[in-house]
Amino acid sequence: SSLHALIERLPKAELHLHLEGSLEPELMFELARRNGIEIPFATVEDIHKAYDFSSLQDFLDIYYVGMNVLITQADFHDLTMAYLARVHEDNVRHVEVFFDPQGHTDRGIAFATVVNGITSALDAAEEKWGITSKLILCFLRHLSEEAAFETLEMAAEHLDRIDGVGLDSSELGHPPSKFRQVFAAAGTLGLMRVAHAGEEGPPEYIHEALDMLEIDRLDHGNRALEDGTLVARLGREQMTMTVCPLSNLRLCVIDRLEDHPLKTMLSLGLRATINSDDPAYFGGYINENFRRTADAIGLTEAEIIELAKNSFRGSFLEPAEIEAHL
Ligand code: ES4
Ligand code: ZN
Repeated sequence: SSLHALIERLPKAELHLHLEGSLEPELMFELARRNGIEIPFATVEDIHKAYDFSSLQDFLDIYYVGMNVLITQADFHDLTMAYLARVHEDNVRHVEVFFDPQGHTDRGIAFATVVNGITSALDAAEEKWGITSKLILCFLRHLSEEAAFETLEMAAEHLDRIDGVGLDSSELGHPPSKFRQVFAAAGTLGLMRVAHAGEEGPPEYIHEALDMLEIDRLDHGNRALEDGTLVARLGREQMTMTVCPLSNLRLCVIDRLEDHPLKTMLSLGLRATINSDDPAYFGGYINENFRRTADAIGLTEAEIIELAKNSFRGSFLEPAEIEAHL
């Protein structure tokens, strides 16, 4: 359709993408073989059957198994390059990607191996396709704040390549307030701050992310809609929300894509964006998220253009760089 053609030709930024969540089954098998690692799947078919999730935790349990095949700097390079090559086809011009260093350092992989592999691919993609990027280190919220501090310490000598910190993994029972001090320390280092909040967690977690973590951007934020005061604040502050429709569907945050609140968010004046989250696990890169959401909830041409513009407005590019993309 003409809306699909519009989606495909619009320049876009992706602001919510876990690099480890872009590990496609084919590359997982290749890296498992290359590194002599056992994985609990024999075929791509097995994998697709296993990717039938009932909750965020149900997904995370498999996500942490998948990333065990990532060992060498070349593995992190190949993972990152495969993602960038794929979204180049979707006319993505800028990415702000997450990585989960604790998922690797806790298995004995050096922090530098992870960062050097990722950044060599980010550099190559800028050279090859002009895709610009920012890199965001996420703390795993099911681990302690002390462990997050240790990770921030490891990042200290790579701050020329790390632009921000985020907060991801199991939300329920791990409120933003648990990470107040490490986010304050990251702010002092000049890092941008984002956090997953209100994906499964209550509106109170979003209030905490705003007030205690001083976030610059909100990842997901779906459950803000339960709290009118919060909606008013997010609109007033023009807080960018990185919404992930196919993720929401696959993690049972919504029952049907037709029930997705994205249109409501836009109509309430919220600065929502569309993102893919963990595309290898949730069945679609950014354009597929746009197309399926547009079809399911009837996004208009104007709304699609607004969502694409919001992706640049909500980025951590300089104002003049943002303007050049609008
Ligand atoms: C994640 Cl969808 C989602 N939520 C929280 N943490 C994550 N890590 C990777 N994907
Ligand atoms: Zn996420």
